[in-house]
Amino acid sequence: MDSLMNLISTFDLASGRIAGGALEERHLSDLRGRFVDSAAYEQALQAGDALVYTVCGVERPPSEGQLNLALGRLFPGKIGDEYFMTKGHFHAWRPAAEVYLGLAGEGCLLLESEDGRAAQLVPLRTNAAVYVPGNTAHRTVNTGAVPLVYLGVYPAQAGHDYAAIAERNFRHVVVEQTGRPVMLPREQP
Ligand code: M6P
Ligand code: ZN
Repeated sequence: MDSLMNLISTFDLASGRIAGGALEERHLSDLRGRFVDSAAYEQALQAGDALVYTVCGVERPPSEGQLNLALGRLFPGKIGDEYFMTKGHFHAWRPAAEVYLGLAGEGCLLLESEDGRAAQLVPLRTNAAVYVPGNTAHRTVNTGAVPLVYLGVYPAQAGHDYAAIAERNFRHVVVEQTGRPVMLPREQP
């Protein structure tokens, strides 16, 4: 059995770090092509390449039955009316599900089926878990005024497929309308 040190992961919500994990930063420039209002995106980028989110992971060898942890810390902000969000991904191993545990802040998960037709906006709240089924694209959105912090738990064999999303993008966007988050189709009829 693993040593106690390898069985317990201590995390710090303020820094977004899990002890022993590497902290990755994703800036505005890493999200090119994701936001619907490209003029607002370019304008924001000119003002500075803001830090949008961090991910700190504890990964295990990708063998059957193993689980990975990833602590996400997504800052508040908007590009036009669209909230700051993660890149979003499918799992390379499509049937792999994931559990998100809300630890701080206010936000939601945008879920889409592979063909993009079925979509759901699921609140991600502190002290609540969201189950992300397999074969589902998932993106986290910060709809509040403070950092949204959450822990993702997923099979070590899942892998991240960003290419499928880069190619087809999410078919829905999460924007503020009259002070509240709403999910709309990306292409307006
Ligand atoms: C969660 C997990 C991670 C993921 C991170 C950021 O913590 O799902 O696996 O990397 O969110 O999301 P993304 O990889 O889409 O940028
Ligand atoms: Zn995932």
